[in-house]
Amino acid sequence: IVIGMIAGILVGSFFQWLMPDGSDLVFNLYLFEISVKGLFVDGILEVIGQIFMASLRMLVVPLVFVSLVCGVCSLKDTSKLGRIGGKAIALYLATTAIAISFAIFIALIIGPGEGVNMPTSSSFTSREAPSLAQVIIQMFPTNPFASFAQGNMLQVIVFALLFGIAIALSGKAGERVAAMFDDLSEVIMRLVAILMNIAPYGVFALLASLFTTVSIETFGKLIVYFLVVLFVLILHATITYSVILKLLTGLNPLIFLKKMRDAAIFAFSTASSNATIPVTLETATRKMGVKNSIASFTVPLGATINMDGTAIMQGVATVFIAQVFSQDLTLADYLAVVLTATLASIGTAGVPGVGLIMLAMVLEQVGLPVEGIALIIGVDRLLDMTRTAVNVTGDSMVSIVVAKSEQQFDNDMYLDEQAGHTIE
Ligand code: DAS
Repeated sequence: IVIGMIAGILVGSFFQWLMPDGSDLVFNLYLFEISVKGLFVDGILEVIGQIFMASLRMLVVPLVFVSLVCGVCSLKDTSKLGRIGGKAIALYLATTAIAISFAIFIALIIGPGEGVNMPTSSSFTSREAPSLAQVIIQMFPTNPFASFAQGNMLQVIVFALLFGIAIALSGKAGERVAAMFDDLSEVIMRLVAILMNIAPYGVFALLASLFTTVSIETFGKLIVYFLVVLFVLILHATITYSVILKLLTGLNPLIFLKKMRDAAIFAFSTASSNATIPVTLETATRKMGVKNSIASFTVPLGATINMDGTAIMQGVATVFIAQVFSQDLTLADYLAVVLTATLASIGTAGVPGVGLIMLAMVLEQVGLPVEGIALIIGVDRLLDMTRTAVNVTGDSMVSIVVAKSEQQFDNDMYLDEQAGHTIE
């Protein structure tokens, strides 16, 4: 997968060098023409990349539903659910608040927006921030099949929890249904393993296709903003998560970071926490030693409500846009930014680009011009990919902390370098 990622970036950059700013290279052969862009970039690479993305997303709803039902059934007393949910949500919100506070602090020191006078052209429509009450009400599905069809993950999670509890309370009938779900879970995880086999090609195609359009000059004026976000993302994923993991579980964080590699590359390539759920789940349960009864709940939940990487981008972007428009924000404004970004991350699914949409809510909250987003949209795709990798890393870290605190953690598997590599 690493080779697929590197090859994709190199091939994409080569196409970018060969055909700068959207030009094309056409070979006139005797009977017909070959357009490099049409055949390779918009053709082969785009098709393979999109098929790969679709195959990942195809698995998400059935995998989350089946794993979560199995997870709930395996919890002998379902009263544990409240405790596990409470711990996970508290940790998710805490790490997100730490992430954005850290981002604002670093951005205020470095001042990425100082002296950047970029014309703002396109207007950016912002969405109303859903109130917390709305977010909670909308979590309960009126029609589970509609939730499945729309991929509304919070509703799928709620329905799976209720369904799992009902199975656990249904005696013999429940045992038969639970056994069926266990078998279903095995089959679906086998599907994930098959998908991992084609991953290198999918990752290659996604990145090659993307890097044909990433032009270096857009980074010019935004390089400081881009590097500040990248710097805080890397610090958060390596230092903050390592310190929390060490403090709360005593585990060696280097093993955690090493075992996160494949899931992080998936998240980077797809820029979607949701699409990466199958891989994050497989990583947590088959490499990290988190029991399915925990991971099946904390991983999908985290993919939806936990977006530390996104909060980091929003923190830096708010400071950057305030500086570009020379609007000084007060401490109260920054506290409002922290709160809005943390709450906004609860209601949005982990799909490409949501961070930018949520940023509009955050900017509105502090009276900053929403069209400031047009300044940073050019480099957002690359940052989206990187922050999604941080998002899923946070989901896995919290899953380990919760599992360890519930004695639902296999320490030997965590220490075993080869765990999860052999598809049995
Ligand atoms: N791409 C989002 C995710 O999947 C993050 C973002 O848009 O900021 O987590």
